[in-house]
Amino acid sequence: MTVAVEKERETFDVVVVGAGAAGLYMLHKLRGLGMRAVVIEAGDNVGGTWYWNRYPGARCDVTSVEYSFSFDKELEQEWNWSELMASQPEIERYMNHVADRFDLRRDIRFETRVTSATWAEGSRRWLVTTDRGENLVAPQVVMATGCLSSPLKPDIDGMDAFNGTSIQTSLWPKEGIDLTGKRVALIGTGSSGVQSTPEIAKIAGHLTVFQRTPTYTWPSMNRPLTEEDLAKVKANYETLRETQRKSRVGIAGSFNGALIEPPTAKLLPLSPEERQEVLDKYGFGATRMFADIATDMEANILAREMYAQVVRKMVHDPETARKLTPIDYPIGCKRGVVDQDYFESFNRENVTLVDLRDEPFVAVNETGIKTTKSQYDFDVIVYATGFDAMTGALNKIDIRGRGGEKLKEKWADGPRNYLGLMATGFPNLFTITGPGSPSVLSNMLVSIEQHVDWITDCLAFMRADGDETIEPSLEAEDRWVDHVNQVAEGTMYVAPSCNSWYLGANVPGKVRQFMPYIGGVGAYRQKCDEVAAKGYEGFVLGKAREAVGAR
Ligand code: NA7
Repeated sequence: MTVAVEKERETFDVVVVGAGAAGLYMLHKLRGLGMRAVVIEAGDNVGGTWYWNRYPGARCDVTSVEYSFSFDKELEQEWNWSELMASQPEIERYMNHVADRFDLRRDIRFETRVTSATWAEGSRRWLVTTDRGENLVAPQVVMATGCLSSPLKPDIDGMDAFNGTSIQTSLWPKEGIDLTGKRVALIGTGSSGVQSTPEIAKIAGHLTVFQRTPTYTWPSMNRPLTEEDLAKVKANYETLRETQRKSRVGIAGSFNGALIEPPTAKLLPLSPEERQEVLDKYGFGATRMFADIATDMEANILAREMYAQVVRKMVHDPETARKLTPIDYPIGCKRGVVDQDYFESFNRENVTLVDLRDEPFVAVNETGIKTTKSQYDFDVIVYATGFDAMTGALNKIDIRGRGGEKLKEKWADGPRNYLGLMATGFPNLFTITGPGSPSVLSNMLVSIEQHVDWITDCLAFMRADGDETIEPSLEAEDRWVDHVNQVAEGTMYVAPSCNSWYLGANVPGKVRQFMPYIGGVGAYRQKCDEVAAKGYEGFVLGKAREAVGAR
């Protein structure tokens, strides 16, 4: 444990919180402006999500060549991705390479957590404190804290009583853990559980997967990348980046490795024979190929039946197949998972599925897990139980804006901000890929670069214009929040039967609100650019901030 000893105040131009992709690029750009910046990072190295989530099978669901920085042409040319969909170790190596190549480490303080950020009205500065007793003073703060960075551990009775090893996928130890021949429990079947299942199954003596909700998961198209593949991409990076920036989700579709633009064909008009034909040809892929699946519940139900058919084909035991089939929530409500051999794993002798709907947990005990039907004994329990998404990491920091208002309280009924970038009452506090921006509905690297570039331009503008503060007007904030909600209406994301982390539904007591912006990466970028071009329309700059005080 870090012992906090109160230290002298240190002044900076900008304090950046987090040294994942967002914090790294932000630091690089701030240096470009000649600003003195410091990055505070809880981990002992860079990489953010790709530093923490080192569970077996962790892999990005966006193609590697697209999930990469575009800001430096030489970086693009010198880095060689080995697989179509990069694994955690490779992305972590990439983030380390970026940190070294741009000499970023000297301004990053590792193994340090920001505990509070308080706006001082008199000095127009933020005071940022850390768990090491640091007092950092700066006019600007950038929260590069990530969208899925506040791990959730469930509240099951007796969890501390377990005598074996308990481990969370999002806090997997750096030194690894030897699961060879072990009796392993895996709780949770979201992306982390689904990705780790096949890998753990390969080494464990026995793997028992505890499932509360079956998952829609689609087979990955992963494969090694050849020299030819890379040469082709490297020759076309400029077009690829341009396409990404204008696209719906920040993906240009290199190698057809991911969905690019929304489909236009409809499922409902197809006859049963035609549907069967598509299903036979494309398997799981057929349930993502039609536009009306996303908006028409009747089409969605048909697609679910098609999905169930493929599961029955893949999983040999009919009872296990039944349990693994999602039945009571629509396709497209939760983030689609991309897997490698998930369903196939349940055909192995050493893998068992426990359906928590049939037999809920009673408690974790000394030797394992007791459900209403059985006692299961284990050497290791793996919790793949998700995150307090989008607002979790921000709410863990005691952030106080004008008049001591707490961000957590302002957001008690759901996050409120303008463009996902800034909240009224919290001047000079920027959030990279905050709620209200495309963020988790997009290729994060594309969205991160867009936000960092926008913030950099904004700071340069303020300096040239002689502005000291910037924050959104309450009117602009209200309008944006309404717009974010309005565009999500009628989609499967907000269907009454949908309970996803996008809605905060996985966190007990968290208010139900759809947090990311679904309007599309291209349209969102255009909106942000227009706002900047109009002298930061909707924002109150410098002296004009007094008008905001009346809110
Ligand atoms: P997710 O997608 O939130 O999945 C968490 C899983 O853990 C999910 O299956 C949950 O079931 C399950 N869970 C959570 N709490 C419990 C308890 N108490 N008992 C049993 N099961 C539980 O997190 P991931 O880490 O897999 O993925 C997050 C994102 O990271 C992913 O979408 C990608 O974008 C990358 P539930 O569905 O709530 O019934």
